[in-house]
Amino acid sequence: MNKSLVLIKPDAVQRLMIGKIISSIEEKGLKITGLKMLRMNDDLASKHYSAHVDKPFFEELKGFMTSSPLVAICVEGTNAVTIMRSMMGTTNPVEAAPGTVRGDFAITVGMNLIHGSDSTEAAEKEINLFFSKSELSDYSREIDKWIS
Ligand code: ABT
Ligand code: MG
Repeated sequence: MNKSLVLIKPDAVQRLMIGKIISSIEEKGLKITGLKMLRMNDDLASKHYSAHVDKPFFEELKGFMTSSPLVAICVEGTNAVTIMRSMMGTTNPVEAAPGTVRGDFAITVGMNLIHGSDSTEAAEKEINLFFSKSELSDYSREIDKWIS
């Protein structure tokens, strides 16, 4: 069992893809334990993308991520990090496989619709950035015995 922080990015919210992405997470069998809409500010963008603050594309990335609301989701399940990364597709949508969110719906690396933590360590840090403990729900589902 592990966790991933998923972001439905501002472009996906604007393109009416909130429902589609949430449905695909549920249909896969992963469990949503936290969910909220918020507008990222510069401080949160710098913390979330701390690995990229010195990169040449950071200002553009920050501008995009703070331009409009996003939806943050805490996702749990066996191999949740790896599964979310494969459902998203590669960072550059040009190379993303058909059937993935980026492969089917995105064109450029700068607007690639969805974020998923790239490791369990990153997930822990990112979930703490977006959610307080009281905003996360610990619960079991009847259907879990049929999933993993
Ligand atoms: P995120 O889920 O947004 O972290 O994307 P991913 O992990 O697939 O890719 P990384 B390498 O973490 O990219 C972070 C964001 O920076 C954008 N980016 C990245 C560029 O605009 N130009 C680049 O050359 C690179 C390497 C893509 C990611 N977000 N968006 N939007
Ligand atoms: Mg990343």
